[in-house]
Amino acid sequence: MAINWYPGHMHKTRKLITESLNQTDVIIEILDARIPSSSRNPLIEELVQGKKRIIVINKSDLADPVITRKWTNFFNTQPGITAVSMASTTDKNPGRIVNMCRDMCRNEVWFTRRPVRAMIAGIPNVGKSTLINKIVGKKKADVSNKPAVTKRFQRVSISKGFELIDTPGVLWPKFEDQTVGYKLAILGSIRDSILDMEDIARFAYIYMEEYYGERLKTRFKIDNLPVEPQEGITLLGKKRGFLLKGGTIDYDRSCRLLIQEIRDGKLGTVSLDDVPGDVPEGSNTF
Ligand SMILES: Nc1nc2c(ncn2[C@@H]2O[C@H](COP(=O)(O)OP(=O)(O)OP(=O)(O)O)[C@@H](O)[C@H]2O)c(=O)[nH]1
Ligand SMILES: [Mg+2]
Repeated sequence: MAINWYPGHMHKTRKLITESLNQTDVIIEILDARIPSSSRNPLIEELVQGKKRIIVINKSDLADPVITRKWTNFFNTQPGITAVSMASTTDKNPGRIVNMCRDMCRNEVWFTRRPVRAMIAGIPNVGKSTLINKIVGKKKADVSNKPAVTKRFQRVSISKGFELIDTPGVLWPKFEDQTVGYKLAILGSIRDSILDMEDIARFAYIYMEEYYGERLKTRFKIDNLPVEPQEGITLLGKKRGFLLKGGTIDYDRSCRLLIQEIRDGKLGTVSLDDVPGDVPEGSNTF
């Protein structure tokens, strides 16, 4: 099943981002460290060309640190981009993002006259509002572990010298590469209710069995992991005792379990996007 999710408010957000660009000095694009390529919105990429830019590779606590480091280096070699990785929920020094933005604008004629204005943008559920709250030091923006929580632009004044705008998450109308859609779905950037969870779980199982098979085996105490996804997912449910009346395994619940375990980091840190130019490691190790 083809995945696409581009509700009206995303189209509106895109227009609002465009309109706000001339009042924005720095764009802070937030990516999900587990999918730094798939969580990159080509629409945002297109809009912000020529702007001062920071890429925050967020949720680094949930991704493989070696791969995240490679991604950070990769983005830092791109012209006009400064990239950092962080875990917004626990970060001890969010002020460094403010300093980075201010440093980028230090030579502007207006620098001493008005605050630096930064806009936080990105796809749904990557932690935009979480980062804002961390920087402000209190809960100003709504945060929740589901996509499309932020519905409007919200300006937050951080200090005399710095202002931030939170924006709703935006996707784009069509995923050229359907694996991008699957990865976004697995990690919670697409509303679950529009998804065929069995289909998503099948993709997730095939990926996990190939790259992180040992993790599945250890967590679910399985000796021989089936290659066939339906058989594998059923086994996970069986291990958890997801029985229906009559003794069959609740397959639907087993699918949701696998996806939730990946989202919550229960299967350890995972990185689903290969770094350009890198040889996929296919690591089956911890
Ligand atoms: N583990 C982990 N979770 C995070 C991190 N940053 C954010 N989260 C969680 O991710 C979920 C989404 O965070 P939000 O800040 O609401 O994301 P958003 O990008 O503002 O989402 P929308 O407003 O829906 O576009 C929440 O449950 C956060 O607690 C992080 O660095 N690590
Ligand atoms: Mg938000």
